[in-house]
Amino acid sequence: MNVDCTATRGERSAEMGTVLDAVVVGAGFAGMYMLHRLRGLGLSARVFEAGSGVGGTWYWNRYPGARCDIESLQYSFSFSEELDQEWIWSEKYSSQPEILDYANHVADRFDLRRHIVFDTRVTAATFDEQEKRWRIETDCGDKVTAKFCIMAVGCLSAPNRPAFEGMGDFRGPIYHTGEWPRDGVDFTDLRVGVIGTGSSAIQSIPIIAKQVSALAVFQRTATYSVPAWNEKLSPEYLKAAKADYPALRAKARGRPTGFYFPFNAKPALEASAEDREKQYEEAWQRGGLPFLGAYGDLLFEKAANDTIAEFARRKIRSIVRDPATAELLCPDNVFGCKRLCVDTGYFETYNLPHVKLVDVSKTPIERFTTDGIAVNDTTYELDAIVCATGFAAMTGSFDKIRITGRNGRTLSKKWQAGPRAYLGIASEGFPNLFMITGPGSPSVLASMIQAIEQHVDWLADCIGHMRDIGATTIEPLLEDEDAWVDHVNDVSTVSLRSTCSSWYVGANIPGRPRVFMPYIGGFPVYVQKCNEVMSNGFNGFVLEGARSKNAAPRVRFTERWRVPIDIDVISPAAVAAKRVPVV
Ligand code: N01
Repeated sequence: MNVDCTATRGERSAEMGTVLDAVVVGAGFAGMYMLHRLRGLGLSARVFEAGSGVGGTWYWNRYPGARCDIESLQYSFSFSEELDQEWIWSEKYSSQPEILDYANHVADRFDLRRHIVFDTRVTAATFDEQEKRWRIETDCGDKVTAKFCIMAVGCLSAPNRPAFEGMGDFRGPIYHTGEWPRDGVDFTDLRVGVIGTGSSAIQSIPIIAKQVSALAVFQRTATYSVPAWNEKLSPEYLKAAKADYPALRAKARGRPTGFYFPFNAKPALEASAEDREKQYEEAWQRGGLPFLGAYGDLLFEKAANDTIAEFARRKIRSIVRDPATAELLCPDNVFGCKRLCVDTGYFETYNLPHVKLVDVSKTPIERFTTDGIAVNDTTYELDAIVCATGFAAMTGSFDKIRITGRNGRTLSKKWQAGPRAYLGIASEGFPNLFMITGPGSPSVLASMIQAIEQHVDWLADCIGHMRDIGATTIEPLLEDEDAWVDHVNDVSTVSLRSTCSSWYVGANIPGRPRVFMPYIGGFPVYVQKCNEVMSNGFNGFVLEGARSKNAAPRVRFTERWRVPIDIDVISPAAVAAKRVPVV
């Protein structure tokens, strides 16, 4: 046993030799829904979760101001009409505590907790080629085996902690937004430094600024952000929205993003400057991620993108009173290239006299000192530091587990030059190892919960089919996996998104291979591909040990993902031209 688990797990002793149908790693939204489906199939399953509760991202990211940036009515499970009807979201974009309450409600409502072992991190998963089973080990000494090992580890779960020189010297506390203390932090009257200006920083800075006596924000890259215009949801609004909830859910599934919002497919470059201004202003007033849906060509044509980027810069200049600070806050990269941020009062915060923006783009943070942070011969004196420095995206959580497949090959070795997975679901050489929203699937480019549900439903049908036909293992064929990885790369090049140093390409962390990791071809296009693979008897996969190889897969759960693709811009012609917009 590597860690003292008695403090958190009480007297419960490590599980030795338990034989399960499936082990799921992680009890976030993906792990919970997977567990629900596995139990529904009558399979034995165990979830191991490093945290003390369910919720994953929403368990760990408790920083002030954390909330979703997709409307809660859509950023929620859609598999149960009863759940949709009974749960009441209080705000358009719900806060982290409310989303965590929802996760806990789901765990209780579907009786999931008794199959979840908390405070326990999976450290190794090894495929036993003789037994055709996975041997799973945890940091609490558990050793269990399972036919299926399902990684529900999240895309943004492994915090990126840059190793700043002198970190150990700093006298005060250092926090990371992605691992925020459970009991919160009181910054009242303290001098605080925030490193980073991504989504986590942009949400937390306005709230932290209200508590502190001085705030220094260390900015390496300026960020575009659109106002959320968050609001309370009235009972009348909820009633009207829920009157036809299934229709809203179905419309969302037909969208490239997996969530529904007004979208204008027309090209920006065909509009007059006056019309564009009007369109951008209206979209700005609606706010949030749908701002990028103002025109259809914004992520494909640099000249079109320049028009929205300039509009956003003008907004910053109109909000921030000090011209020098405003200029520093104006990004010069492609609009929406990095994940677009959605804020409440972010730029306005820089009008407060005790808030200072420190440019670390040309002269990086030199070191932490006992008293603060040194940049370019100046020490900013601080009582606490917040690292809003993001995550080792998409693959970081896989790196933390020693995953060994056939012939002793590890996943980290196979993924050395970038992740390789067929449909972002499974990787050749690792039979019966599945990943939910893995690299090569729409994942972070779609509404995460819809992306999760689609994967889980597909996996549940796959596992159910394997049981129906008596198959022992399923594994992608190398040539199909290679072709998919090539396709993912190929499609990414048509989007301006592939052009900047974002976490989408692993560029936020020095030394990581530069590969565009999520699938940018659009959620429904991807779903169609997954459905075809299933209908064709799991095309591109090899199934071993089956009694009845030709039996058609029984569709239990995936049916609801067969929806018409509903907007012009992702018509087959648009797909062929690779013009598939994704927010
Ligand atoms: O992380 P980020 P995040 N010195 O990687 C900077 C989702 N999310 O946690 O851009 C100085 O975006 C780094 O600078 P640069 C969402 O998908 C959603 O904010 O690399 N600075 C950047 O400014 C999001 O995209 C919500 O030059 C350093 C920042 O740290 C994703 O999670 C809320 C540095 C990191 O930004 C990640 O967001 C929060 C260094 N050495 C998160 N290293 C919602 O609204 C890094 N930085 C739902």
